[in-house]
Amino acid sequence: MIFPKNFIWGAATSAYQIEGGSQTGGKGPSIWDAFSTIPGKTHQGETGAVTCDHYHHFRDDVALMRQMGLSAYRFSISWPRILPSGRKTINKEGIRFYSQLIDELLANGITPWVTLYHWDLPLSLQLEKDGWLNPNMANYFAAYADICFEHFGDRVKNWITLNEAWVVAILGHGQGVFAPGRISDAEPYLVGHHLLRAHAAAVDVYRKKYQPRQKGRIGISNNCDWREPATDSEKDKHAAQRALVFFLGWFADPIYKGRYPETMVKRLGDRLPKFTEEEEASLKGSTDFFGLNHYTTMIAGHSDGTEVESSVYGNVGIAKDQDVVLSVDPDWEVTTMQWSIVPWGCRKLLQWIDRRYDHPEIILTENGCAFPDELVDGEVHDQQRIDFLTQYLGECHRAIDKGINLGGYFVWSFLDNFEWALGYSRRFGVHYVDFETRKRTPKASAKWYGDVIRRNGLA
Ligand code: PNW
Repeated sequence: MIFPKNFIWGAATSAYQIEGGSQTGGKGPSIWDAFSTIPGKTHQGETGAVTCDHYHHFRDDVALMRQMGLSAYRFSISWPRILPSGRKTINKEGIRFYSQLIDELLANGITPWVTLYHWDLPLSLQLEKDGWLNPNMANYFAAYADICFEHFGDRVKNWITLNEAWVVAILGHGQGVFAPGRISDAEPYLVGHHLLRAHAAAVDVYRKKYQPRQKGRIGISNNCDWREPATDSEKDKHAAQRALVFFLGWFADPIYKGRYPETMVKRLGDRLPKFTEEEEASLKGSTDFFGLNHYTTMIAGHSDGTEVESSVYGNVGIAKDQDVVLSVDPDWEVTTMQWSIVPWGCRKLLQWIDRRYDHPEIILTENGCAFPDELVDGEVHDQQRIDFLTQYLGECHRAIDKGINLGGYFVWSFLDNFEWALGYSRRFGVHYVDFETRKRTPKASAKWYGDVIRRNGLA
């Protein structure tokens, strides 16, 4: 399978999931530092306090990336490592850490893709300001982003404002399974609103102050699963569309069209806030690429609103707002996270995005799978992961053949890591990490992925 010559081959991580050093180098606490220490919130009380200790091993990790032949690496900046209390005072050691990481990547021919917010909000902004419930967060986030553009933008040319606003809204403020652990059927829409405004504010700073001179690009990464209609009936087809709109349209419509989807406006009434004309204008067109995190597929059917939310991470949204009932085909194989493996769902979603948003450049900023990979004789034989990646990349290739503008692919994750509420119980990624010794061992899939990259480099 040969991909377009300039296709971006990457792997991704996030700060809280791999860095460790949670109280090192002047870093302030984040809502995940606090949340993960509350009994019952994470698997066996595990936290990201040390995790892969990437903070101290980043040079070794970049060497592994180089061995694999990665052309790009997506990581996130920890806001409280830059601003320990969220605002004002800058932590110079934090700046130095990311600066060194960026230099190390560039020296090894790897392009940095930097996420500004991957869920580790400075704790003080939560305690003092109510976090994403506060409309002023847009200003705090823009001020933090400004500092990042100023210090790193000479070398970083690919920015992602927010990772998965849906997760922050639904899992963090709807179901309460992620930090800050709030449970509500109204807060998710308020939080989503403020996240969108924050995204637009950061993009505005970049475009006005930095982009003309730094010449990088900026976008956002949203997550979405595919929703396949349960039957050919009009009711089920509409239900599947509604499910996609409540998942991805919620965030992508304001960014591409300047407004929320009509069906959300109608169904949510007063629970869906309204944008001012000025906000609509600043949102519309506020992304240079369509960042997509995609993992799985579910079947969507019409329901009369009596269904309850259920699934590992609750990837349903607020079901009663959608009148959708979700299920899976029992014949589908699943990963350790119980997410179904449905490669064609990835292609269908790419086609859906292509059509709805008028042929944007799409970057798959996350795709991957969890399996209980074990170390045998010093090697990790993760054939299931190789099969998964073969099939999903195969569908990406088919999508490109059909004219979809897919520009890059980032495996989640570069390293096994702290999987939020699931702790370390599930193994991810292309490098096995022993969480006692922090030793890294490449998995068979890492070698396989490297071969794919090299073959494509020769195209
Ligand atoms: C994403 N859902 O999380 C995140 O960006 C990563 O940090 C995470 O490790 C990875 O996917 C695997 O979970 C998600 O419920 C969490 O639909 C939950 C959902 C989707 C993505």
